[in-house]
Amino acid sequence: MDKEKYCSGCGVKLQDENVLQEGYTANLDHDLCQRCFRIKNYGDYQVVVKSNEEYLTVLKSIGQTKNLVLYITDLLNMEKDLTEIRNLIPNKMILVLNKRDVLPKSVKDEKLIQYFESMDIPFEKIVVISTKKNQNIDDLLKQIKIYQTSSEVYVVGHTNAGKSSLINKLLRNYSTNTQELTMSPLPTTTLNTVRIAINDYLTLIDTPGLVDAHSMTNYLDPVMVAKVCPKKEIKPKTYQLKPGQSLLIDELARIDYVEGERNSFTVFVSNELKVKRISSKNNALKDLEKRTYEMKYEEDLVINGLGFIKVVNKGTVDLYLNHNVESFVRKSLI
Ligand SMILES: Nc1nc2c(ncn2[C@@H]2O[C@H](COP(=O)(O)OP(=O)(O)OP(=O)(O)O)[C@@H](O)[C@H]2O)c(=O)[nH]1
Ligand SMILES: [Mg+2]
Repeated sequence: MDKEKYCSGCGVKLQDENVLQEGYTANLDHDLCQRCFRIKNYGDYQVVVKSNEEYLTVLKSIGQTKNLVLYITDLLNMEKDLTEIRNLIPNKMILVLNKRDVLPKSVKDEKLIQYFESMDIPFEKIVVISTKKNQNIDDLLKQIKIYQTSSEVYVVGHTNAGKSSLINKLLRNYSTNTQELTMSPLPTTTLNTVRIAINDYLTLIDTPGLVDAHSMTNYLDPVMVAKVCPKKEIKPKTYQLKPGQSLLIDELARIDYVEGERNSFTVFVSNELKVKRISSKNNALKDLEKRTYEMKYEEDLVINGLGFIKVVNKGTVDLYLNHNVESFVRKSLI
């Protein structure tokens, strides 16, 4: 019987029998499945739906090892609860805050690190990086060397955090291995664990991400997904609002300032999205689901997959949003 072969881009088991199923390739001599081939060569993204059960099994099996884990999170779209993954696996863990390039340069890395340190979650270390801009990747490698317990290091996190991108960057910077993982702006690009040898002392193990069913990106067409994902440093837009005034974020969200003193709202979303101030009497986007928040001093209203709005003073805010998309309030990141 033939040896089983796995796609070098996403880890799926290759097969040449059913075009409609995962892992199809016309020729089993190829290293990539058809989906990865299309993503890499034509930017032709295809969404695959995955259940989180499989990922939880992957995480549990990581927990059976003593290996170091890199937990990657996206600074603009970080999850509400960083303890969820942390609590599932007891391994030594480095928190890697990725996509630093999309936050304003004026924000100090040290301030971001302090924000996460104050959560008191047991991480060996917190590192801020930008895979895209190749920032602090050397420092991350240094920290990996300090905390690794064997040559194997796992890379986990939510889907789209940039896990495969980071491994590709480490490969390019420090390795002669020419393998390249598949990356894409859509969720669930990596389908299975993939082992990548950087050198004799370090093998990174990529994993599919934990899927966020409540991210806005799941409910947008690919063109809009591309608009919502910032490609450049975000230019925050600040509005001084009084009750009775509202903000529209493109066609995606509406924020009404309902009650409180004069207040400052700073919107951190992709520069490609239009933000508009209107009177609350205008009914635009009011067909979306309404949620009411009592904001306290210096808090962010976070919209999963879109970004966040920093509100300085306390006040009542109504948010209108697709009913599938998660929103929550946290202490201001910036
Ligand atoms: N701006 C910016 N974008 C990044 C950075 N790192 C990754 N990305 C983008 O984030 C998206 C997701 O990257 P992937 O590497 O596919 O993410 P992943 O965590 O492997 O995702 P799954 O395999 O779906 O779990 C891609 O569009 C990347 O180009 C970064 O440092 N800055
Ligand atoms: Mg991936």
